[in-house]
Amino acid sequence: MVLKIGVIGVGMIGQDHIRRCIEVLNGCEIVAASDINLEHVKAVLKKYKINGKAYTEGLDVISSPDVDAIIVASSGPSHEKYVLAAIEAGKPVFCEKPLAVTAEGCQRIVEAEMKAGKRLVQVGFMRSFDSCYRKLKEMLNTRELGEPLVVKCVHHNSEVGDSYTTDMGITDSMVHEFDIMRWLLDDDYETIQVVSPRITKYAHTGVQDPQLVLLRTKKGILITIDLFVNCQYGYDIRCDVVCEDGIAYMPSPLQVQTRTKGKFGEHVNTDWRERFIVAYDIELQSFIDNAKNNIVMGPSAWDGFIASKTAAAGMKALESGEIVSVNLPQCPSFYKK
Ligand code: ISE
Repeated sequence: MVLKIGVIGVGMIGQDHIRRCIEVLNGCEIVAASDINLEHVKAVLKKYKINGKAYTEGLDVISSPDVDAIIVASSGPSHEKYVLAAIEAGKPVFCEKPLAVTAEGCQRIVEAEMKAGKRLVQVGFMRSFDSCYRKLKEMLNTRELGEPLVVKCVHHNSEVGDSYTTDMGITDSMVHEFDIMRWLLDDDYETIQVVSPRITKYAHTGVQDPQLVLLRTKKGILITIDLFVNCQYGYDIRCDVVCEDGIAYMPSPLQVQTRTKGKFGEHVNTDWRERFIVAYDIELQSFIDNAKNNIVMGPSAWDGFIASKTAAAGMKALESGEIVSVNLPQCPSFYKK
Protein backbone atom coordinates (compact mmCIF):
# COMPACT_ATOMS: atom_id res chain seq x y z
CA MET A 1 0.00 0.00 0.00
CA VAL A 2 1.14 3.53 -0.74
CA LEU A 3 0.26 6.14 1.92
CA LYS A 4 -1.44 9.13 0.32
CA ILE A 5 -0.26 12.26 2.09
CA GLY A 6 -1.70 15.78 2.18
CA VAL A 7 0.67 18.59 3.18
CA ILE A 8 -0.64 21.72 4.92
CA GLY A 9 1.78 24.61 4.47
CA VAL A 10 4.43 24.63 1.74
CA GLY A 11 6.93 27.08 3.18
CA MET A 12 10.53 26.07 3.84
CA ILE A 13 9.92 22.99 6.02
CA GLY A 14 6.76 21.88 4.15
CA GLN A 15 8.66 21.90 0.86
CA ASP A 16 11.55 20.08 2.46
CA HIS A 17 9.16 17.30 3.58
CA ILE A 18 7.65 17.15 0.07
CA ARG A 19 11.15 16.80 -1.43
CA ARG A 20 11.92 14.08 1.12
CA CYS A 21 8.70 12.16 0.31
CA ILE A 22 9.36 12.38 -3.43
CA GLU A 23 13.11 11.84 -3.56
CA VAL A 24 14.17 9.92 -0.45
CA LEU A 25 11.37 8.05 1.31
CA ASN A 26 9.43 4.92 0.35
CA GLY A 27 5.79 3.95 0.36
CA CYS A 28 4.18 7.38 0.08
CA GLU A 29 2.73 9.74 -2.45
CA ILE A 30 1.79 13.44 -2.13
CA VAL A 31 -1.81 13.82 -3.32
CA ALA A 32 -2.76 17.27 -2.00
CA ALA A 33 -1.22 20.41 -0.54
CA SER A 34 -2.41 23.76 0.75
CA ASP A 35 -1.07 27.22 1.38
CA ILE A 36 -2.72 30.60 1.86
CA ASN A 37 -1.26 31.52 -1.52
CA LEU A 38 -2.81 29.20 -4.13
CA GLU A 39 -0.33 30.14 -6.86
CA HIS A 40 2.50 29.17 -4.53
CA VAL A 41 1.06 25.67 -3.83
CA LYS A 42 0.55 25.13 -7.54
CA ALA A 43 4.14 26.18 -8.23
CA VAL A 44 5.47 23.79 -5.56
CA LEU A 45 3.40 20.88 -6.90
CA LYS A 46 4.67 21.66 -10.39
CA LYS A 47 8.28 21.89 -9.22
CA TYR A 48 8.07 18.35 -7.83
CA LYS A 49 5.98 17.08 -10.78
CA ILE A 50 3.13 16.20 -8.42
CA ASN A 51 -0.27 15.68 -9.94
CA GLY A 52 -2.11 16.55 -6.71
CA LYS A 53 -4.86 18.90 -5.61
CA ALA A 54 -4.01 22.45 -4.55
CA TYR A 55 -6.05 24.18 -1.83
CA THR A 56 -5.91 27.44 0.08
CA GLU A 57 -7.56 25.93 3.18
CA GLY A 58 -5.80 23.18 5.11
CA LEU A 59 -9.14 21.77 6.33
CA ASP A 60 -9.91 20.84 2.70
CA VAL A 61 -6.72 18.75 2.61
CA ILE A 62 -7.83 16.92 5.76
CA SER A 63 -11.36 16.21 4.51
CA SER A 64 -10.25 15.14 1.04
CA PRO A 65 -11.20 11.45 0.58
CA ASP A 66 -7.94 10.95 -1.39
CA VAL A 67 -5.83 11.78 1.68
CA ASP A 68 -4.84 9.01 4.16
CA ALA A 69 -2.45 11.01 6.38
CA ILE A 70 -1.50 14.64 6.99
CA ILE A 71 1.71 16.63 7.41
CA VAL A 72 1.15 19.96 9.20
CA ALA A 73 3.94 22.40 8.29
CA SER A 74 2.00 25.67 8.29
CA SER A 75 2.69 28.56 10.68
CA GLY A 76 2.69 27.67 14.40
CA PRO A 77 -0.60 29.41 15.36
CA SER A 78 -2.57 27.28 12.84
CA HIS A 79 -1.27 23.90 14.08
CA GLU A 80 -3.88 23.31 16.79
CA LYS A 81 -6.83 23.75 14.42
CA TYR A 82 -5.39 21.34 11.86
CA VAL A 83 -4.29 18.69 14.33
CA LEU A 84 -7.72 18.73 16.00
CA ALA A 85 -9.41 18.39 12.60
CA ALA A 86 -7.15 15.47 11.64
CA ILE A 87 -7.98 13.72 14.93
CA GLU A 88 -11.68 14.34 14.28
CA ALA A 89 -11.28 12.80 10.82
CA GLY A 90 -9.40 9.82 12.32
CA LYS A 91 -6.34 10.47 10.08
CA PRO A 92 -2.73 10.10 11.30
CA VAL A 93 -1.04 13.50 11.50
CA PHE A 94 2.62 14.46 11.60
CA CYS A 95 2.82 17.99 13.06
CA GLU A 96 5.93 20.15 13.02
CA LYS A 97 6.81 21.80 16.33
CA PRO A 98 5.17 23.53 18.10
CA LEU A 99 2.19 21.21 18.47
CA ALA A 100 0.25 24.35 19.48
CA VAL A 101 1.48 27.78 20.51
CA THR A 102 0.19 27.47 24.10
CA ALA A 103 0.29 24.66 26.65
CA GLU A 104 -3.52 24.94 26.85
CA GLY A 105 -3.76 24.35 23.07
CA CYS A 106 -1.51 21.27 23.41
CA GLN A 107 -3.71 20.04 26.26
CA ARG A 108 -6.82 20.32 24.07
CA ILE A 109 -5.07 18.12 21.49
CA VAL A 110 -4.10 15.58 24.16
CA GLU A 111 -7.71 15.44 25.37
CA ALA A 112 -9.10 15.06 21.82
CA GLU A 113 -6.65 12.26 21.04
CA MET A 114 -7.48 10.37 24.25
CA LYS A 115 -11.17 10.77 23.43
CA ALA A 116 -10.50 9.33 19.96
CA GLY A 117 -9.11 6.32 21.82
CA LYS A 118 -5.91 5.84 19.80
CA ARG A 119 -2.71 7.69 18.99
CA LEU A 120 -2.99 9.73 15.79
CA VAL A 121 -0.40 12.48 16.40
CA GLN A 122 3.38 12.43 15.93
CA VAL A 123 5.21 15.69 16.78
CA GLY A 124 8.17 16.67 14.61
CA PHE A 125 10.83 16.51 17.33
CA MET A 126 13.50 14.83 15.21
CA ARG A 127 16.38 14.48 17.65
CA SER A 128 15.37 11.08 19.05
CA PHE A 129 15.83 9.73 15.48
CA ASP A 130 19.41 11.07 15.31
CA SER A 131 22.08 8.35 15.52
CA CYS A 132 24.31 10.46 17.82
CA TYR A 133 21.58 10.87 20.46
CA ARG A 134 20.61 7.20 20.03
CA LYS A 135 24.20 6.02 20.66
CA LEU A 136 24.40 8.21 23.75
CA LYS A 137 21.13 6.79 25.11
CA GLU A 138 22.24 3.20 24.43
CA MET A 139 25.44 3.86 26.40
CA LEU A 140 23.60 5.45 29.36
CA ASN A 141 21.09 2.60 29.42
CA THR A 142 23.88 0.05 30.03
CA ARG A 143 24.49 1.86 33.39
CA GLU A 144 28.21 1.13 32.85
CA LEU A 145 28.87 4.74 33.93
CA GLY A 146 26.43 4.58 36.84
CA GLU A 147 23.63 7.08 37.29
CA PRO A 148 23.64 10.42 35.38
CA LEU A 149 24.19 13.44 37.66
CA VAL A 150 24.73 16.46 35.42
CA VAL A 151 24.03 17.01 31.70
CA LYS A 152 25.72 19.82 29.80
CA CYS A 153 23.94 20.73 26.55
CA VAL A 154 25.23 23.12 23.91
CA HIS A 155 22.81 24.60 21.34
CA HIS A 156 24.64 27.04 19.09
CA ASN A 157 23.28 28.48 15.85
CA SER A 158 25.56 30.37 13.48
CA GLU A 159 23.18 33.31 13.29
CA VAL A 160 19.47 34.10 13.36
CA GLY A 161 17.36 36.60 11.45
CA ASP A 162 15.94 39.82 12.87
CA SER A 163 12.53 38.21 13.50
CA TYR A 164 14.14 35.99 16.19
CA THR A 165 13.30 37.23 19.71
CA THR A 166 14.67 36.40 23.17
CA ASP A 167 11.52 34.31 23.89
CA MET A 168 12.22 32.17 20.81
CA GLY A 169 15.45 31.06 22.45
CA ILE A 170 13.15 29.15 24.79
CA THR A 171 10.05 28.37 22.68
CA ASP A 172 11.73 27.69 19.32
CA SER A 173 15.30 26.54 20.07
CA MET A 174 15.66 25.12 23.60
CA VAL A 175 12.29 23.37 23.24
CA HIS A 176 14.31 20.65 21.45
CA GLU A 177 16.42 20.11 24.59
CA PHE A 178 13.27 20.17 26.76
CA ASP A 179 11.98 17.26 24.68
CA ILE A 180 15.14 15.24 24.13
CA MET A 181 16.37 15.37 27.74
CA ARG A 182 13.16 13.67 28.98
CA TRP A 183 13.68 10.98 26.33
CA LEU A 184 17.38 10.58 27.14
CA LEU A 185 17.03 10.43 30.92
CA ASP A 186 13.51 8.95 31.31
CA ASP A 187 12.83 11.78 33.70
CA ASP A 188 10.66 14.90 34.05
CA TYR A 189 11.37 18.43 35.24
CA GLU A 190 10.94 20.03 38.65
CA THR A 191 12.31 23.55 38.16
CA ILE A 192 13.78 25.87 35.55
CA GLN A 193 15.96 28.96 35.81
CA VAL A 194 17.21 31.29 33.06
CA VAL A 195 20.46 33.21 33.53
CA SER A 196 21.47 36.01 31.14
CA PRO A 197 25.17 36.65 30.48
CA ARG A 198 26.78 39.57 28.63
CA ILE A 199 25.22 40.03 25.17
CA THR A 200 27.18 39.34 21.99
CA LYS A 201 27.76 42.24 19.61
CA TYR A 202 26.15 40.05 16.90
CA ALA A 203 22.69 39.95 18.56
CA HIS A 204 19.94 42.07 17.01
CA THR A 205 18.86 44.98 19.22
CA GLY A 206 16.83 43.86 22.23
CA VAL A 207 17.71 40.16 21.93
CA GLN A 208 19.36 38.41 24.87
CA ASP A 209 22.00 36.14 23.35
CA PRO A 210 23.55 33.94 24.82
CA GLN A 211 21.15 32.49 27.41
CA LEU A 212 21.90 29.85 30.00
CA VAL A 213 19.16 27.58 31.32
CA LEU A 214 19.30 25.33 34.36
CA LEU A 215 16.74 22.54 34.69
CA ARG A 216 16.43 20.29 37.72
CA THR A 217 14.73 16.94 37.12
CA LYS A 218 12.55 14.90 39.45
CA LYS A 219 15.48 12.48 39.97
CA GLY A 220 17.67 15.48 40.92
CA ILE A 221 19.74 15.61 37.71
CA LEU A 222 20.91 19.11 36.83
CA ILE A 223 20.80 20.03 33.12
CA THR A 224 22.49 23.13 31.74
CA ILE A 225 21.65 24.45 28.28
CA ASP A 226 24.14 26.86 26.79
CA LEU A 227 22.17 28.60 24.01
CA PHE A 228 24.05 30.95 21.69
CA VAL A 229 22.17 31.65 18.46
CA ASN A 230 24.65 34.10 16.88
CA CYS A 231 27.82 32.17 17.61
CA GLN A 232 29.14 32.83 14.05
CA TYR A 233 31.22 29.64 13.73
CA GLY A 234 28.49 27.12 12.82
CA TYR A 235 25.60 24.99 14.04
CA ASP A 236 26.81 23.05 17.04
CA ILE A 237 24.74 20.68 19.15
CA ARG A 238 26.48 18.88 21.99
CA CYS A 239 25.53 16.87 25.03
CA ASP A 240 27.92 15.64 27.76
CA VAL A 241 26.54 13.50 30.54
CA VAL A 242 28.47 13.41 33.83
CA CYS A 243 27.71 10.14 35.60
CA GLU A 244 28.81 8.52 38.88
CA ASP A 245 31.55 6.44 37.21
CA GLY A 246 32.50 8.51 34.17
CA ILE A 247 31.38 10.92 31.48
CA ALA A 248 29.56 10.16 28.22
CA TYR A 249 30.14 12.60 25.35
CA MET A 250 27.59 12.48 22.56
CA PRO A 251 29.45 11.62 19.31
CA SER A 252 29.42 14.19 16.49
CA PRO A 253 28.31 13.23 12.96
CA LEU A 254 31.22 11.77 11.02
CA GLN A 255 33.30 14.38 9.16
CA VAL A 256 36.58 14.20 7.25
CA GLN A 257 39.41 15.70 9.27
CA THR A 258 42.24 17.55 7.57
CA ARG A 259 45.80 18.62 8.38
CA THR A 260 47.20 21.30 6.11
CA LYS A 261 49.39 24.41 6.29
CA GLY A 262 50.17 23.81 9.95
CA LYS A 263 46.51 23.49 10.92
CA PHE A 264 44.14 20.71 11.93
CA GLY A 265 40.57 21.04 10.63
CA GLU A 266 37.11 19.52 10.53
CA HIS A 267 33.96 20.78 8.82
CA VAL A 268 31.37 22.30 11.17
CA ASN A 269 27.73 22.29 9.94
CA THR A 270 26.28 25.73 9.50
CA ASP A 271 22.61 24.84 9.25
CA TRP A 272 20.32 22.70 11.40
CA ARG A 273 18.72 21.10 8.32
CA GLU A 274 22.16 19.82 7.31
CA ARG A 275 23.04 18.58 10.83
CA PHE A 276 19.77 16.65 11.28
CA ILE A 277 19.01 15.74 7.65
CA VAL A 278 19.13 11.99 8.24
CA ALA A 279 17.09 12.27 11.45
CA TYR A 280 14.36 14.13 9.50
CA ASP A 281 14.34 11.34 6.90
CA ILE A 282 14.08 8.61 9.53
CA GLU A 283 11.34 10.34 11.58
CA LEU A 284 9.11 10.81 8.52
CA GLN A 285 9.79 7.32 7.11
CA SER A 286 8.82 5.91 10.48
CA PHE A 287 5.59 7.98 10.47
CA ILE A 288 4.78 6.63 6.98
CA ASP A 289 5.58 2.98 7.82
CA ASN A 290 3.53 3.11 11.01
CA ALA A 291 0.57 4.97 9.47
CA LYS A 292 0.36 2.29 6.77
CA ASN A 293 -0.18 -0.18 9.60
CA ASN A 294 -2.68 2.12 11.25
CA ILE A 295 -0.41 3.03 14.16
CA VAL A 296 1.37 6.19 15.28
CA MET A 297 4.55 6.19 17.39
CA GLY A 298 7.48 8.58 18.07
CA PRO A 299 7.19 11.90 19.95
CA SER A 300 3.56 12.13 21.09
CA ALA A 301 1.04 14.89 21.71
CA TRP A 302 1.87 14.39 25.40
CA ASP A 303 5.57 15.08 24.65
CA GLY A 304 4.52 18.20 22.71
CA PHE A 305 2.38 19.29 25.69
CA ILE A 306 5.18 18.78 28.22
CA ALA A 307 7.72 20.64 26.04
CA SER A 308 5.25 23.49 25.82
CA LYS A 309 4.56 23.50 29.62
CA THR A 310 8.32 23.56 30.23
CA ALA A 311 8.76 26.43 27.76
CA ALA A 312 5.94 28.35 29.51
CA ALA A 313 7.71 27.93 32.87
CA GLY A 314 10.96 28.97 31.13
CA MET A 315 9.30 32.18 29.97
CA LYS A 316 8.26 32.96 33.55
CA ALA A 317 11.80 32.24 34.72
CA LEU A 318 13.19 34.54 32.02
CA GLU A 319 10.92 37.42 33.08
CA SER A 320 11.41 37.00 36.82
CA GLY A 321 15.02 35.78 37.03
CA GLU A 322 13.69 33.34 39.67
CA ILE A 323 13.82 29.54 39.88
CA VAL A 324 10.33 28.53 38.66
CA SER A 325 8.46 25.24 39.28
CA VAL A 326 7.60 23.48 36.04
CA ASN A 327 4.52 21.78 37.62
CA LEU A 328 4.11 18.90 35.21
CA PRO A 329 0.95 16.79 35.47
CA GLN A 330 1.04 12.98 35.78
CA CYS A 331 1.38 11.23 32.42
CA PRO A 332 -1.93 9.43 31.61
CA SER A 333 -1.57 5.66 31.03
CA PHE A 334 -2.71 6.29 27.41
CA TYR A 335 0.70 7.89 26.73
CA LYS A 336 2.92 5.59 28.81
CA LYS A 337 5.41 3.80 26.55
C1 ISE B 1 14.87 26.07 14.63
O1 ISE B 1 13.51 26.43 14.56
C2 ISE B 1 14.98 24.62 14.86
O2 ISE B 1 14.04 23.90 15.04
C3 ISE B 1 16.37 24.14 15.00
O3 ISE B 1 16.43 22.76 15.20
C4 ISE B 1 16.99 24.84 16.18
O4 ISE B 1 18.32 24.41 16.37
C5 ISE B 1 16.99 26.35 15.93
O5 ISE B 1 17.60 26.99 17.03
C6 ISE B 1 15.55 26.81 15.77
O6 ISE B 1 15.53 28.20 15.52
